[in-house]
Amino acid sequence: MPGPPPAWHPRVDPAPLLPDAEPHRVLGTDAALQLDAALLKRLYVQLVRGRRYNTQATALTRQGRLAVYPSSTGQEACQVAAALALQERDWLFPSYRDTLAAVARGLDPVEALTLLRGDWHTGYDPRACRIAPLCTPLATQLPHAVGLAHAARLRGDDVVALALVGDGGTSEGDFHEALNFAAVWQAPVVFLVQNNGFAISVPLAKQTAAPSLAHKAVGYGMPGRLVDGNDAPAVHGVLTEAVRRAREGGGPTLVEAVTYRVDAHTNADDATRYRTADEVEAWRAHDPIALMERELTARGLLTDDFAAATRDGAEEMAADLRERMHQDPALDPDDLFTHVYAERTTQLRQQSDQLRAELAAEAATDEPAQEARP
Ligand SMILES: Cc1ncc(C[n+]2csc(CCOP(=O)(O)OP(=O)(O)O)c2C)c(N)n1
Ligand SMILES: [Mg+2]
Repeated sequence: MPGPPPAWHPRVDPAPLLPDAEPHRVLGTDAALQLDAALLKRLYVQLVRGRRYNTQATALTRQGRLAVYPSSTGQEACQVAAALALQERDWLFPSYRDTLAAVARGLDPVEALTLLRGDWHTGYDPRACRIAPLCTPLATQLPHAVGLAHAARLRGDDVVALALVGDGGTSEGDFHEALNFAAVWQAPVVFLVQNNGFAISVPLAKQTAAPSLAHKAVGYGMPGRLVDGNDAPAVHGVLTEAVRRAREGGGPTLVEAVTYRVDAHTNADDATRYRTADEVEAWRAHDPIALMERELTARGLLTDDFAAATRDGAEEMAADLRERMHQDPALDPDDLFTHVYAERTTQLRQQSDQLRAELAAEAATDEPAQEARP
């Protein structure tokens, strides 16, 4: 008996979509010998700078200069590789944990922290630097990236979008919708999942039953790639290839980088409540900077001068960040109502008038008290 007519037209998979069983690694393998020395050194400088940025920003939370900081210590290789895999004309779509990727892409370190400081909207002009606002609602940056990439393609612009998301973010509806649209439209977009083991206190095993997060790509019809997220040249290589493929019309790729969040979720979290010190120590032994130092040393590239210049450069960046973050910005409270709508609604106008009146009343009562001071 003949089978039923096909109700759909399955696409023939031109390339294997399934990820490899083991994460792709370069450092410590023969492939590392082929790596360009200049690229290795560039990655290393950015990793050291990134680690210093993370410790400085965390210190600023303790000094009351930052409301909150989600550190990416341990994940610097993903952050740096994401920034370096893109061309200037491309777009980066970061989450709240990806300030470092934005800085490695060239964003002013202070502007990158503005949102987390709570003093002004995004802090930078996304169009000028081609970095979308840091996104706190999980995975919402993904459909934005797909929309931008698809629109660019329709217009004939040579633009690739790279969107970052966490392991927890892959459980969101926006993740599904973004990947589905991206594959159906063959949009020039790359998704990088930083699987750092946890969504706050929720471990990956409670997040998904998939063999790996990269496997999720297959259901959408795009290749899934699994990479060691602490191996900077490996992440850089996989992302560069995915970006090239997207640029040439080959469609989207889902990359899962296996890494670890060494610090707590943010400065407001106590990670000792849900994981052991042994686990953290085991990951410290696979530190992205230490892995690179081993490679640079083996190739005779980590000279004293280069190491000192790298350290000094990072310290200079941290000192500048510290100094500028300790300056109180001049804020206009009315900015609360700016950039919400092109034209203010009646409610916003009323609220703005009310705030102005309250501030004026406060200033009037404060003034005599101030004059009375010696
Ligand atoms: C839509 C939405 N739901 C819940 C939250 C609260 N939340 C903030 S961070 C987080 C965990 C996210 O984990 P993951 O995606 O793995 O990223 P990571 O923080 O590990 O980088 C949650 C649930 C949120 N920000 N947005
Ligand atoms: Mg996570």
